[in-house]
Amino acid sequence: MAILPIITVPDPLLKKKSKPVDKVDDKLRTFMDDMLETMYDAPGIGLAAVQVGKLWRILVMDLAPDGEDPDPKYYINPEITWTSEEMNIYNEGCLSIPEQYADIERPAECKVKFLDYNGEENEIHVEGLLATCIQHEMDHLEGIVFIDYLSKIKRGIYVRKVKKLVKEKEE
Ligand code: GNR
Ligand code: NI
Repeated sequence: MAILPIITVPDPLLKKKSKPVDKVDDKLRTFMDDMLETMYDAPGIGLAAVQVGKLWRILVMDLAPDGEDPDPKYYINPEITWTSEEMNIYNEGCLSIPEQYADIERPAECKVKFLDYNGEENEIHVEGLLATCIQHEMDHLEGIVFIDYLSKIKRGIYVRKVKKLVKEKEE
């Protein structure tokens, strides 16, 4: 297992669309386990492959509360097949926009079709934080981050803060 570096805004890779995975094999499973370890180390509740520099349609997530057993989830080539009319607002964060948060409105529930860790097709109906998190991660696969929903002025402020933070950590 390995902890991979997480890229941050304004890295141009975060704006790119990720490509579907064509084979779920042991090599890919090793990479997904590295993603999961990177996410736990950060710590975060979700991670898209692009955040560790690979433009592949892969997400990992674990929403188990602190102190409880881990509950790792892997979503390969995920597609949203349905979203609810009802919306939800959640104060979102992103490992690629460290220490910054904003209220983002998204459909409260959705259905997601994906391949699992074994390459088997699945479809799930999700709500609550899981629905928010999956949609946040799916946005990464399209080159979108949560600050793209804010005004240009606010987005600029967030990017400037992240640049400063990253620079301070390098020193
Ligand atoms: O760790 C994370 N927390 C979070 C909180 C609210 C909504 C979405 C997220 S995902 C984020 C990790 C991340 O950046 N995933 O892309
Ligand atoms: Ni994110």
